[in-house]
Amino acid sequence: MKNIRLLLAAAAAVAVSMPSCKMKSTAAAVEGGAASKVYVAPGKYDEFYNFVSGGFNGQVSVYGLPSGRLLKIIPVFSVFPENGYGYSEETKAMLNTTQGQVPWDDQHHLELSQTNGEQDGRWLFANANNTPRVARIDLKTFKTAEILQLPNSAGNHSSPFITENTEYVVAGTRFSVPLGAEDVPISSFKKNFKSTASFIKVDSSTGHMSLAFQIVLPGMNLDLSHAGKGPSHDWFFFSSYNTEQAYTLLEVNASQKDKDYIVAVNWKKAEEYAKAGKGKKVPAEYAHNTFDEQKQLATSVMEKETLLLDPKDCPDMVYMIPCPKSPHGCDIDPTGEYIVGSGKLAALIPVFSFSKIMDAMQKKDFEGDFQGIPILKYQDVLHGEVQKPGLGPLHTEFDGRGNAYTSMFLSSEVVKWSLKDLKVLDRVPTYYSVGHLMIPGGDTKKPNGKYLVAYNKITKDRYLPTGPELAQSAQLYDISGDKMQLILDYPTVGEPHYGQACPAELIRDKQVKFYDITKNGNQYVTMGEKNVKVVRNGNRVDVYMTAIRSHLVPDNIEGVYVGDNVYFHVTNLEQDWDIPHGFAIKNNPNAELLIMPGETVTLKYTPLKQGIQPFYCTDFCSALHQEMSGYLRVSPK
Ligand code: CUK
Ligand code: CUA
Repeated sequence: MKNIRLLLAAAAAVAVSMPSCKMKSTAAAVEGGAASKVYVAPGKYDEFYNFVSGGFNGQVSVYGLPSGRLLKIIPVFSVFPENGYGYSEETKAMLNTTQGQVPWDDQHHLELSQTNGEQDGRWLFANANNTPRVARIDLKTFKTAEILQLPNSAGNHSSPFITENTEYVVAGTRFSVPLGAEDVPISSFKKNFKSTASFIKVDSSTGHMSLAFQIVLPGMNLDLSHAGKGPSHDWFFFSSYNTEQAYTLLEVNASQKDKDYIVAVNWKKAEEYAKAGKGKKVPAEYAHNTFDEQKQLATSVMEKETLLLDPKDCPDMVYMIPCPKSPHGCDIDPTGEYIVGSGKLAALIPVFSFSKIMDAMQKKDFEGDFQGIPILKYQDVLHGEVQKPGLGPLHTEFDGRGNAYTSMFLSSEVVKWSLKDLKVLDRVPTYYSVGHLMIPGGDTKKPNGKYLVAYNKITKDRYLPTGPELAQSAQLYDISGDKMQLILDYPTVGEPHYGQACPAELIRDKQVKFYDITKNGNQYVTMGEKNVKVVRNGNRVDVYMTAIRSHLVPDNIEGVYVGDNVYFHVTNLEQDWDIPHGFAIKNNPNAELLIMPGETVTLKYTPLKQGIQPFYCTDFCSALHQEMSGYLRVSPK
């Protein structure tokens, strides 16, 4: 067995180092048993689940590591014809917002739920950057369970980062906006435009989210954030890049100042102020969508108000930490002592010390204030600077062995450095223009420092060319030794920003394999073929249909007229793992359904023309799958 593996590894190593001048340097980087390190034999499981943001496709994808195999795409903010998400009547409400259904978004960051600063494998949170929303995905079903829209926000980028016990999911505004929907001149930015930091309470048993309070900050464009941990448990840190408060030509005007700020928020104190009635309740509309597992139905409610906390009324709650040149990433090391800001235009990486921050706050020796919020002195709170790390530092992850890894967007490399003495220890190229990095648990108290993944913005020549549009790319590095080693390249679904990964055993055995049909609470369930029926009510026709290998019942439906609203409620009667049935009907803009065993899902169809419309199962479910079909007769009115 071992010999075969070694042979395979050797063969693969030869294959990648095939003589080609252009490939030489890259090939050199993958020698040393790389193939055996990523080889997961057929039938074997990967060591880690890796959740990756889908960027502008609005979804989340799941890969196995170290193989890089794509396991699943979880639709979150975007409709997904493959399994009917956003097309079935049961899931449409998940995409509700105050602007009606927004069936798309720009998904950047993911965070796995934590207990005591360690991953607990319960939920995965995802942000929507465009129409501000935060989603919760249930890791027993890999389904989106909840989506909460956020008022007083735009460009919900600094999100969904969580506190150590998942007390809160936190979201910061990238695009400062006037609160409410005021019609104000854009030139009144300084006065009217604000950044908010939203604290969403997470129910510890159900995961249910509710907006607890929003801290109103000056318009300054919050970019990223992370919670403190251990000693810094009570604090949250946000980077900002527009303390110039520019509102035109940001490229130039938001890059003028030598330093922007990292905003330090004491969320424990904020919580107390909120409880003590220091906030102001104001009207605010936002959608709150939940998927009820029992009823197998998404419902959407409009929330009506929000609680705003103004730092002016809440002393010692917010401080500003000067940070060189438009910081992007804002990352806290596993001990909770070091805060790494990544000024993307800076030629160094500043590392702040939490204990020094505490001392400086005590002394109250401030540099001044930013619209009433005290500014700490850079030198007072600095642990030190990593000198000449590379160009364009963006994001930092940690291995739990005292090392940090920072992505360098401009010089396309990962740089490993020591938290203690801030010395650069190693650097490896990325192909190309790396954004986020991800180490399993790399932003928790207990990183698993075996692998690092770089998520790259530009692919260029890495794969067979596919016309002008290329897939984005991830690269896997072995970081278990002193030197980082590139061991795998693989394309991703959509643009990967942040990712998360956890040991497979944390969630593998909790997976729901199918739904118990006796507990099916869908209002349109059909319990057995003898209960199928077609019910007309005005121009609404309800078809109570069943699916089991290999027939749909009823399979001949007549008495339907042009313009009727036909609802196919399809119950999958199977009680076995991995036997879904699909359902589609000709000429239907509502895509299709994919119905899991024991589930009932509804597809709406409004025939516009008379004729015979075939319907069929779309998922190859048995040798007689092709026969799993029927006809709907649509007659003229
Ligand atoms: S961002 Cu994408 S590379 Cu939206 Cu977290 Cu930095
Ligand atoms: Cu059921 Cu194919």
